[in-house]
Amino acid sequence: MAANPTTRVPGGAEAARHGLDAESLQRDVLDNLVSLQARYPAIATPHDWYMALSYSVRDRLLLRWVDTVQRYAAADVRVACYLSAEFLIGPQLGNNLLNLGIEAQARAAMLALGQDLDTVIALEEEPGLGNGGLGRLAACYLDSLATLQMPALGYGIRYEFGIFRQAIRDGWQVEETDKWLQKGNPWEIVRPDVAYYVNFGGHTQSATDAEGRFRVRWTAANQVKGVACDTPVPGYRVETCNTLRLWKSEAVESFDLADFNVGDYYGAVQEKVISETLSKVLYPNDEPEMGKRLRLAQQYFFVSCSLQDMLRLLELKGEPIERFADMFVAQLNDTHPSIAVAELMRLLLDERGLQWEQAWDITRRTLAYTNHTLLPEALETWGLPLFRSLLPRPLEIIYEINRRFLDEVRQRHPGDESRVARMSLIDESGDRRIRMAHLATVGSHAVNGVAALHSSLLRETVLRDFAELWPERFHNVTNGVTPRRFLALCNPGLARLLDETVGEGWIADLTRLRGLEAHADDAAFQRRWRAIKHANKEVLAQHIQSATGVVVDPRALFDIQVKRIHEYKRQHLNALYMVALYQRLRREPQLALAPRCFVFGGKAAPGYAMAKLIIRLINGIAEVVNNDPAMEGRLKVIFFPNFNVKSAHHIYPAADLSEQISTAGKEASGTGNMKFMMNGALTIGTLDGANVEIREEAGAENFFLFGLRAQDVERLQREGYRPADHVAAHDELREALDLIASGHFSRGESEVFRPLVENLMQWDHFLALADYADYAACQARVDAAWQDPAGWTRMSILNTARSGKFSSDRAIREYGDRIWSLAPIG
Ligand code: Z15
Repeated sequence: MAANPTTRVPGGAEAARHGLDAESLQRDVLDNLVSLQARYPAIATPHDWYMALSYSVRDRLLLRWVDTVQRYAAADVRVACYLSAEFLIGPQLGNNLLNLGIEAQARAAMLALGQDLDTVIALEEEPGLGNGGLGRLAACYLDSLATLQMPALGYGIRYEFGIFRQAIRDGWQVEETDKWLQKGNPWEIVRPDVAYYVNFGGHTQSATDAEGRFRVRWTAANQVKGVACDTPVPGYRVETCNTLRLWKSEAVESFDLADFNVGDYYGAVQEKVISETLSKVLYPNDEPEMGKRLRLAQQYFFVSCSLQDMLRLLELKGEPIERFADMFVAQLNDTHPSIAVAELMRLLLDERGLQWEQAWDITRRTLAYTNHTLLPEALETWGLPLFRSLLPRPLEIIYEINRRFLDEVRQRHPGDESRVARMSLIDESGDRRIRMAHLATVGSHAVNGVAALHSSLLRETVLRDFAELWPERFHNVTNGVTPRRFLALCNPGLARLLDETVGEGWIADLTRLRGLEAHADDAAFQRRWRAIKHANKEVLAQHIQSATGVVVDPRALFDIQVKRIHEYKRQHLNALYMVALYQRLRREPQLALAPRCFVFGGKAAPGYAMAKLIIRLINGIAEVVNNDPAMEGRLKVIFFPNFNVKSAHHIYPAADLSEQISTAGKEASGTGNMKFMMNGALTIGTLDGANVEIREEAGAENFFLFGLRAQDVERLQREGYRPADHVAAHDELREALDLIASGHFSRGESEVFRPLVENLMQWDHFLALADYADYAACQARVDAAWQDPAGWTRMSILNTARSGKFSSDRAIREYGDRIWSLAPIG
């Protein structure tokens, strides 16, 4: 944890008044142990201590939390609502201690109680309410919003089961249920009084109301109740404590009773089961292509609850409906919440009786949309029959939005019916489907991509026609990550050195790390830098050994690729290179190659066979390489199971080399790349996503660049790519593929990897083979650079020093300025 936090918090009498001193903490932990866990110290389990300490920390947040909520309700300020189907917040205790500045006090208190703080912190179950980058981004943004003291709320779903736990059996991924709530969640406050009803199914009727106005009534077949579950989000060393409000679904009692009264007891129970299924489980797909009814129901459920909640807060603020967009802005995290366009219209039209034009003006001024992918297979669409059966009234509204929108297009481009078809909210080319990215774009005042390259490609490809129609709506906000969790919390050794070198201000102003540049060539400073990295590698080596049984040498180059497993991210390109290295070392045992430890981590979507096969391949290579005495001290391959926020804390600080090798134009941004950079890893990467900006900031000489550019990729695929040509032209590549196909890495069973090898030879959709030669050449440059420790350390220091841009504080300031017109209130 950050060095010497005692200097950053009120000391003495003032600390005691806030209850932030060690003595009062110790007292409360003991009290809570008895009053909440019903245990006394002699029989308390480690988990009891975790709960008792967490409740004590939560108590210390409550005052700020209540104050913050009150301030927002009273003030004439706009509140940013971040709508996201995922919030991958990670373990809370360590982070809350850091942000409150009471880590040292907690350590002392626990020590006095005979407990080790780090052991207690390590017991926390991970709240895995997200898949990967998109969900973690939302969590980083909440941390920055609170730290910058901006009025904000996160809205999402309180999944009972988060992302599955990944086990590895015989080299294959096996999914296990994530029972994160089993032992209770001390951070959550359930608010049964903050609840809303959400309609599903049924039919609509239009009628004229008492004042003679046309109104639509939606008679639902089923209603679900959403109950608010709040988690505090304290800013770093500030009074602000924002809220993450997640909705859990419950059955509506009156519906049950109605059925019960007519004697249909089992029918009533059945309804209840369906309602309670809604927020049960997170869909484990990082870039979806499923079209499941329950998933659409989840999206509508949390969006409707959130918008109803915002309308209620408006009332609490004493503001009229006309002021809604002045008081709230809702950021749509990808298309998952894009049904908000239709739902806000419905609430304003049907429930508040507004006219279309006024409702539309409010809706558009309220909503803003962030796009996170260009992959056509990941762009969300919903088939009309499914949509109609679940959401008949929102569908009518979408039709009307589309009718008015296409009129506008026709007026601008008379006779251009192919443009109309391209832009329509409904794709009429096959079975008719609603295009959620179009709905989000039409219903928002701002649309943004998540890295400079991605935003340009968005304007030029997927949303080209829209950018032509409304150029002023399009923005870029390059992603960022929180330096609190991903540097101060996870890398305490380095944090101490940074405090000492540039002062403690870096944690809330990451650009101050520039002050490290002056020390990049200082031999004594370099020695300390290396010692910290080495210690972090020893810690990771311990975790690797307990997770896999494999012993790795911390002196080796730690070459790490952790992220979801996807063909476009090209873990298989990395694997091909490992096989080639293994072959080289078998042939030439004396080869002067730096000892390397390749580390992989990441989950595959349970239905994504090729991604699962890539995991099997990495484990197959690991089994062979790690058991070959000739590879001892030269090569190790690790697949670290169940990569999540918790294990990430040990992984980023221990990396020498960060693998960011996606096919150019496919990775929208990447955020792991930023976490590695902050922790002093060098990047080997393509010109893709935020890598482009990472290289700009670090300097080209401090970045290992390889591979085709986005335009090359596009041209090659347009003109006809022939993967076999690359195999024929490259002996090492052919031999690697042959060895994989031979069964060498699958215990002699040559069929296991056939689908993977054949897919590469025939299609290779993500150009792994086209980029192989350049990747291998670049890896040789990495090897040479590693042989010069002073040169490598200099580059490592400069990467950390120049990572300031990638703080989520910078990103959130940009959202505040450019998209939300929202200022911090102190
Ligand atoms: C997801 O994690 C991302 C995009 C998606 O469309 C979905 Cl469904 C999930 C990722 C991008 O792949 C990654 O490049 C980006 O850094 C991240 O979102 C946050 O913007």
